[in-house]
Amino acid sequence: STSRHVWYYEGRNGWWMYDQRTNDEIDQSFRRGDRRVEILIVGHLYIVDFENMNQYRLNDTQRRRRIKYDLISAPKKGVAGLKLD
Ligand code: V3L
Repeated sequence: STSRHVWYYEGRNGWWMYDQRTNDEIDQSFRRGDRRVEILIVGHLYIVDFENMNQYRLNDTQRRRRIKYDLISAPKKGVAGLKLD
């Protein structure tokens, strides 16, 4: 994708970028106008909900993380759990 914006999910004290494959899936779904999309993250199905702008594990809806669509240059912790620096 040549977009300058990417998708992020919430961490404890900052934002994580999604890995590129997942970002592309989310992007395509959002552009289609879907309300939500199912994504596979390290063996677990998650829902990315565009109406509530959050994500949560399908079989364990306790933890809901906010998501955002922001500039690729926005402050971040890293990518999909891999820390920057
Ligand atoms: N991509 C990758 N891993 C994820 C994602 C995702 N979209 N969603 C959840 N996990 P839960 P700090 C996160 C991981 O929501 O220090 C970060 O990537 C999630 O990883 O209860 O709090 C870091 O690796 C967590 O390990 O389903 O900012 C880690 O948290 C696990 O799935 C710590 O980040 C359960 O998340």
